Amino acid sequence: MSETLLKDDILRHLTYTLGKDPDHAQTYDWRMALSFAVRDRIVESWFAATRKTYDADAKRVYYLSMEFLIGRLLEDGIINLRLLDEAREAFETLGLDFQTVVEDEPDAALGNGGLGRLAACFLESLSTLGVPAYGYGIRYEHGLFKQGIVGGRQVETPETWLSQQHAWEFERPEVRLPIGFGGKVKVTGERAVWTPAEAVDAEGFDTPIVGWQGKWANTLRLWSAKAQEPFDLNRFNEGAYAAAAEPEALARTISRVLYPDDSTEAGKELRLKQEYFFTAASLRDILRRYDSTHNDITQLPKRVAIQLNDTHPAIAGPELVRLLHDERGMTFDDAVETARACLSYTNHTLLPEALESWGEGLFGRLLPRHLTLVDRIDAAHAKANPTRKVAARGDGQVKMGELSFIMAHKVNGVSALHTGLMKETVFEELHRLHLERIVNQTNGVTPRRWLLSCNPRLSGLITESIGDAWVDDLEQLKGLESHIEDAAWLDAYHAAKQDNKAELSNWMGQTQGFAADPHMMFDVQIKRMHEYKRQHLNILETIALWQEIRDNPNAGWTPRLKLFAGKAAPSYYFAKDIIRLINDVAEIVNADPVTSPYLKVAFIPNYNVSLAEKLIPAADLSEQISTAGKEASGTGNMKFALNGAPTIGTLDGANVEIREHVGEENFFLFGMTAQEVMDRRSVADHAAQAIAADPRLARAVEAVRKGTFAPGDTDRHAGIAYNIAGPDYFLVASDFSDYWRVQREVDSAFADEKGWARMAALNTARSGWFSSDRTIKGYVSDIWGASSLL
Ligand code: GPQ
Repeated sequence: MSETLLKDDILRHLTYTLGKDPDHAQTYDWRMALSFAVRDRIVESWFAATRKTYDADAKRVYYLSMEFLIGRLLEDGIINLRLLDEAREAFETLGLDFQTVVEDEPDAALGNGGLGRLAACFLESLSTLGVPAYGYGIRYEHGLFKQGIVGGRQVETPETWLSQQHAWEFERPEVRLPIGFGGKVKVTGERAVWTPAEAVDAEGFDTPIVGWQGKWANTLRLWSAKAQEPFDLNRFNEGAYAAAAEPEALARTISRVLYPDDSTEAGKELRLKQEYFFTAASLRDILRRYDSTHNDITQLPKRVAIQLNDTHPAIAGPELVRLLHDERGMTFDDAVETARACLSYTNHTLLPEALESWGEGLFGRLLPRHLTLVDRIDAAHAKANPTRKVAARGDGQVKMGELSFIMAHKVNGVSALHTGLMKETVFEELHRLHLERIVNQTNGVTPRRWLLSCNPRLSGLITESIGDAWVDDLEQLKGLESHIEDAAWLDAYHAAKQDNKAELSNWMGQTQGFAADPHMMFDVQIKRMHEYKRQHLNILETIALWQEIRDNPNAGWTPRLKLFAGKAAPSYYFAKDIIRLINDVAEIVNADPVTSPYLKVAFIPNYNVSLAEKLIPAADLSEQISTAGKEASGTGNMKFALNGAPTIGTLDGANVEIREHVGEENFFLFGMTAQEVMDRRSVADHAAQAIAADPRLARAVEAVRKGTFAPGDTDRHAGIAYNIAGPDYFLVASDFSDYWRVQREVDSAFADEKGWARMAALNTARSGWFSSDRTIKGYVSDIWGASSLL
């Protein structure tokens, strides 16, 4: 197959798979034909990888995640198989625009933000490294909602990635597992038989994920909920058409939509059903695969490592105990020990509102046997660790963080700072009982997507300078440092950034209504809208800057474009208010002829993976300004640094490690430390004090309060102003003055074009450590005990 020409395969698929005559084929048809031609080549290494894994009887890694934010897969596949030149050529000879075809693919937005994107980077790195692995999740019919901006406000519409066939998945009708809910438990001795009251089928859909150079491919298996009896013929014949379709509709509800919450607990019955649905299906699939070549279940941990991505699959603990104990006859203690040896858990946040817990009423109704097992697990843990106060059960709740901790042999945080805080705060007590359990694995990003593919100009220059071994050995970027003192090289580095900016500017001109001047500094904050991420600190500084430029337009201001993008959870009203403020400020500021040469503001709607791939290569400055102690890691921060945008940021999450790597002189640090944040909160009127001490801040807050940016509706933004001046839990006011000060340092640094280019290039050269390949190697050795088969 791979002996044939890509172009011939495209035409063959167009004809025989899609049934289209080339003369009548649309962009969609060409995109599908190309996708199938690429997919054929991936399937080959996919089969080979599976065979090798069976032959070696290798340990497999199972990554259980409620979210996989994979984005587009076509360009990724083409890049990893090194087919870019051949594909471009094929389309040229066919007289078609390659980029149009690639951009026709909808994003698979099966995730909210960092947590889901991390899972996607991990799958790609696992394949690049040749570690046998499966991702397990939910095949949501509707991914994360589409965001429109109407009158400055966010409006949500459903996302419909499956309205067209997904080119990359293989339906597995033979993999159909019944998943039950509710019902009765019959206890005999210490074991029990659970008879659920209702059940749905989980049907598997497989997507191969190919690694760099196509040497290996792993599987992403996503579960879709199907009714066991899809259709009530009797009711239909009685004329009750809607009622006849009801069982199917109800079953399908489970995999219908991705919860749009990010870092907040969704206390919904449907959410718990989703969690159990995909976790139970995955565990049964894992055991079935193990059984097919093994007959001693006690050896399971030698062949199976299961990673829980946050607490969403935490029910895996009791479910695995149930399978081993109730269904396979292991003693309870052995079942717990075996399960624990397989399981490990990643924590992604310390925000209390994000720590999942379920009322025992709901939990017991849906999962009666599991509730009893959680109690037993908890009691056994208490017996073995008599000093403990914390537990997975208490106050009528099942606490998923504690449950995950107790059932895991390793628990990890996602940056050094975050892991340290885990030990000191949420898991303090459990950590003291199990000193070896918590480990750190600082996040990373795949350099294939986040440099090679999204930034061809920069990656071309890098390869010209140091060869292409950096693509799967990112620390080789260090080799760029010796080029930085070469003026011609630095010019080329700078030119790549300028060209990326010009390209983005053109795109903005075509799609956003205005093309920003590429000579401005592109100052970018793109991420979910959240108070702790403090987009309101950024917009407040924008307002203060606008006021100051108006006062003194000839003070030699460094021209800036403030770019924002990000979605707010539909029920997170404060975050939506911030979106509206940003858009309202943009309208006033962009229309101001006095400040326009120096300041522009843009909010780009519908932030997603593909938009990030456009924006990051064109960014000059990366805004990572969360309240210290709140951002577990961040991964966008790594992508910006890698693509040559220095950070303005707090000592939070992985910012700390980025600063250590790139050097403090190449990082714009401001704000309070995590400890100072905690101390500052105990000052009763911290916001009022900060405002009184900084007239610039006072004026900006006052402008927001009195409706300067909402002519005719002057109360519109008062809520934000009162929040900043009052409770200000995230300490916007207290960090403002320092943020302003450092932003002016950024201004002067950027005005020195050579100096800035140097700083940007050093960010690229020193960000190699932030490859997800490095992260995965850490998990492999410290947590999974798996190995590479390459
Ligand atoms: N994160 Cl708990 C999410 O994206 N969603 C969530 O629900 C939770 C965490 C993020 C976290 O905020 C970032 O700091 C991390 O970099 C990211 O997870 C991956 O670890």
